[in-house]
Amino acid sequence: MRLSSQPIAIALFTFVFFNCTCLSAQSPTGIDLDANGSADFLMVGIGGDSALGWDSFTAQGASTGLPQAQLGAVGDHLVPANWADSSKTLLGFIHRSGNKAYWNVANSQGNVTTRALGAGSDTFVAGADFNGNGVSDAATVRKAKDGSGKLEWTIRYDFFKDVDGAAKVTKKKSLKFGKTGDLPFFANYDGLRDWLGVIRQNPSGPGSQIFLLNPAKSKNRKFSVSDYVVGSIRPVPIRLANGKDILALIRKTNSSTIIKFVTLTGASMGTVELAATGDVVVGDYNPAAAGQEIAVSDDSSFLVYNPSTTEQTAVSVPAGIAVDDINVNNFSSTGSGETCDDQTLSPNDGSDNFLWKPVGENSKRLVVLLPNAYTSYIDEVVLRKADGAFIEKASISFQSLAENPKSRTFARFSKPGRKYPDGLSVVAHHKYGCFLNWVIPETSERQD
Ligand SMILES: [Ca+2]
Ligand SMILES: [Ca+2]
Ligand SMILES: [Ca+2]
Repeated sequence: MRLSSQPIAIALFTFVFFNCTCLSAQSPTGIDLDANGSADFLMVGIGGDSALGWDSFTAQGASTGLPQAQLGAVGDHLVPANWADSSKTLLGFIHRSGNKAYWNVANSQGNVTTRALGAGSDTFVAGADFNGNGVSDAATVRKAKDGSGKLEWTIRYDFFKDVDGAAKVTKKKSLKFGKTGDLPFFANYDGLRDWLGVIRQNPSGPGSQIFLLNPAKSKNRKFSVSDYVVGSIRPVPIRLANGKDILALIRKTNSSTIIKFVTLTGASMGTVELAATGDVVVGDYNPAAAGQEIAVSDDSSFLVYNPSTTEQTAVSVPAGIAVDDINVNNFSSTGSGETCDDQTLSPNDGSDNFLWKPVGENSKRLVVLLPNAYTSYIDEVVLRKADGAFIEKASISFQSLAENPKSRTFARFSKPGRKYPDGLSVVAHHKYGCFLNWVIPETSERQD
């Protein structure tokens, strides 16, 4: 996965069972273009013609060679994965044209197979192995049409298994899981297969809730984490030596990447702060250390961290956009209305818009009014410290004002503005899944 600039997306894995003669054989490696069992750093650069150039390097910095050096264009989502075979990664990308999405995978000879799958506004899940056979599956996630507000996942098992000569697979399955506004992801809960996952902000307090669904048995798991979801940064699965995943919860600062690790039952596995701010990728970059590593890029190097052994190493790799095989993405919508982008907005935006009122006339407590443009789209408003820590959730009400017939969103808090720390953020959750953010430099002063 990558966390910087627009549209390219999330990461991968698979496993080795200690004592089991399991039939399935997911690879725990990650991106492995030379199929040697050690993850490669797959880097993408943008050419002058907007075409994407790909290159791949070992942890020693040697090029591994690729079947296709140029594939896809700016704006496509990159989906390299073990599409045909559990031991070898094939390059791929998703291109949006109108309201259709086209998945493209280059086989071992570099020949590209293109298949339409999903609508332009869907979230696309690539690199997961929901049936545990070692071959990556493709899935789309969208709002269910039944009005329930649930998300509908459609899994196309082994969608490109045939591109290197195997028989075509057409098996698919649809599951309702999660609700609108949740961030979908996937993770291997049981060492057998990837499960569907969603994360959402805790509706009644700090932290987030994580839900998991076994696609084979429709069995649910749920746990809470004290961290909150940051914008569109999804949890990233990291495979342990036992074949099960833990999750990396990632937060970026201006100078570092802070990663908290939790098991799929919510137990903490520690936190690390890496002094790099670029793309985040996952794979078995260091086979000598058990399980997968997580790597953060910084110019022309990666800081590689193993959450099991806490070993940290640096690897030099030519600059580019780093990609792995854990990819959950959607295309930004331009008017279709079902998705939105995170935004930081000015608190000083004129009348009828944002207002920070430290002392409300009646309540004598903090009241925040949100811009009219967002009325009916906001479902939660919270205050967060500059470092993201949760402070308080607002009680929301709507009010029609005489001079303003459209009702406004009022977010009411328990104390006067001056009682809250300077530099905090007002964070509003938009129904379509993004977050709107206003930074308040001096909480005792009115911002209008
Ligand atoms: Ca390799
Ligand atoms: Ca599969
Ligand atoms: Ca390793």
